[in-house]
Amino acid sequence: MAENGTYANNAAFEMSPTSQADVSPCGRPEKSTASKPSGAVKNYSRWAAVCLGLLCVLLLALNIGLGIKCLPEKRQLQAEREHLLASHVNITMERDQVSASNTNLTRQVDQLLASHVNITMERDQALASNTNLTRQVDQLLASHVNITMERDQTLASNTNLTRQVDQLLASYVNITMERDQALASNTNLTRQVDQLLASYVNITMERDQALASNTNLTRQVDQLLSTNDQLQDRFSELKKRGWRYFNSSWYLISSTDKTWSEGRQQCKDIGGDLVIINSEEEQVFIHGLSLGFKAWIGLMEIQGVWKWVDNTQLSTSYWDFNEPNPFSEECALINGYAGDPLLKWHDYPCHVKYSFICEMSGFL
Ligand SMILES: [Ca+2]
Ligand SMILES: [Ca+2]
Repeated sequence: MAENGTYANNAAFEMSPTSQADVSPCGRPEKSTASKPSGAVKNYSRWAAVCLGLLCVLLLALNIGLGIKCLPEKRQLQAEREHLLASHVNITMERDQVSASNTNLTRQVDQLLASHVNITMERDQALASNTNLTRQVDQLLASHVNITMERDQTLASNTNLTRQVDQLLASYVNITMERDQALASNTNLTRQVDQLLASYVNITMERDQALASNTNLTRQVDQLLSTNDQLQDRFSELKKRGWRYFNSSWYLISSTDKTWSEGRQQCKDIGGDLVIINSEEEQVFIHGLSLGFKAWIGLMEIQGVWKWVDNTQLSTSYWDFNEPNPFSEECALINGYAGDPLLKWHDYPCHVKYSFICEMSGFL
């Protein structure tokens, strides 16, 4: 724009001198009073030509007059013109410099415009990138929230897992204790099983022995039954012969009288001996058996000591009052008259003949 203004000023200087109609009487340019469009000039061309002719005449006269009167002023104007020309040269140089500067400025402006475009593009890219970054930040925030929630859930899950691990550890300890107890119990059971096996072996052996023993017992029972039958037969026979059974012994009072030695011999001949009275009950029984008789018993005084026929010394006795007597009476008998059965023994001379009582074991 400034460049156009510069060119306009230059045209003003190059177009000079101006037309005579625009110059003052002293040669100074004046402003045009009127400028009409070309269409109007055609309409008034005649009047303009006449006026122009008159003006030319007037101008010629004025030039002549002014040439005389305005010569000093003209010289001054020429000096001013030369000054203006010099100024014009300077201004032209300045214009060229300004033009060059303008060219540089234009290049800088172009560069700035290009830079502006680039910066705008970069700004747009930065805005787009910012938008993307904002989105990414939003996504990261959402992801952060999710991760925080997941972290909290993970922490809660971790707490639960820790509790479960603790419970599992406690359960593991209990199971280990139970396993140890089970192992100890198993060891005890194994020992018991071994003992039971050993016991089973022993019991089996004992069973076999018991079976063998049972077989033997069966045989013995058979033998005992047979023996019992024999004993029953013998008992029947003994009863028929007058024997009496009392406390596992058989007793027989003879129907004939004999000396103590003869009676003893007869007792031996039939499988027994003269009676040995071992208890009060036996004394009472023998007394009942001898009622009405005097009967020898198996008691004899040998060298001042009363002994039974089995050579045992007399300990408990049932002598009558004032018995035994010191009159060479060395054999004892039971006097079967009525009265206290525990006061029935008398000593008599052994060669006197009386009845006698034999005793025989019940299992012979
Ligand atoms: Ca006896
Ligand atoms: Ca006597």
